[in-house]
Amino acid sequence: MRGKFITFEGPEGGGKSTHVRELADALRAEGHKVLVTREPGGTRLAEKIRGLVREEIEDPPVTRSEVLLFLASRAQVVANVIKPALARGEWVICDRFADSTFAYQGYGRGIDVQLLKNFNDFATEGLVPDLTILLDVPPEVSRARLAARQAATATQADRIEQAGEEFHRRLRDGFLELARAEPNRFAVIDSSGEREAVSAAVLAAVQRL
Ligand code: T5A
Repeated sequence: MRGKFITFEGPEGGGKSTHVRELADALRAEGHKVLVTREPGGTRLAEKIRGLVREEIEDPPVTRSEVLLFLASRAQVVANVIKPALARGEWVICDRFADSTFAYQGYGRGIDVQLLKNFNDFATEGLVPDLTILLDVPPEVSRARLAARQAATATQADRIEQAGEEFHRRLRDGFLELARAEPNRFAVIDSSGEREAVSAAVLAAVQRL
C-alpha cells in the first residue's frame, strides 16, 4: 500500500523543523516507517541548490531563476526520494513543498500563482500531499523567533528572510488563502502558542488522516 505524504508549510520561524521532528518520532513510536526530508534540499544536488537560493551573493537570482531553482530541487527530491519511499509504503514528511513556491514566489514575489501551479505539476509529475499542516504565525512572532535563534547561534538572516515586512505579510496571507481553497488537504494550526499545544494539534490533524 502506498504510504502517506505529509507536508509542513508556513512562514519562517513557525516551528516546521521542530514539529516535523516531533511528528516523525511519534509516528515511529507507533511502528510506522517514516522518511523525513526538506525543501529545498533532500538530495545531493537539491542541497546544492538550497545553498544557491539562500546565499547572499553579488548577483542574486532574479525571480524567474529563483522559481526554476526551487522547482529543479523539487523535481530531484520527488523523483529520487519521495516517490520511491511512498511506493515502499513509508510515510514521508517534508519540511516545505509546493505551497511554499505558491506563497513565496506567487503571493510574495508576484508571479502568477496558476502559472506556478502548472510548472509545479511538471516538476512533481502531479504529486500532491495527503495532508498539509500550515503552521501559521504572525510576522512579529516569526521575526522574534528568528532573532532569538540568530542570537543563540551567532548566525545571520539569509537572503529570503531579509525580504521586507510587506513581503512577509503577503506570503502569510497567501498561505492562508491557499488553505481556504483546499480545506480537505490543509490543517491550519496557530503556531504562536506553546510548543506542546502545537504538537498536540499536529498529532490530532494526523490522526484524522
Ligand atoms: N522557499 C522555500 C521559497 O521561497 N520557495 C520554495 O518553494 C521553498 C521550498 C527555506 C527558505 O526558502 C524559501 C522559504 C525559506 O525562506 P528553511 O530553512 O526551510 O529555508 O526556512 P525556514 O522555514 O525559515 O526554517 P526555519 O528553521 O527558520 O523555521 P521553522 O522550521 O519553521 O522553525 P523552527 O522549528 O526552526 O523554529 C524556529 C525557532 O522557534 C522556536 C524553535 O525552538 C526555534 O528556535 N519555536 C518555538 N518557540 C516558541 N514556541 C513555539 N511553539 C515554538 N516552535 C518553535
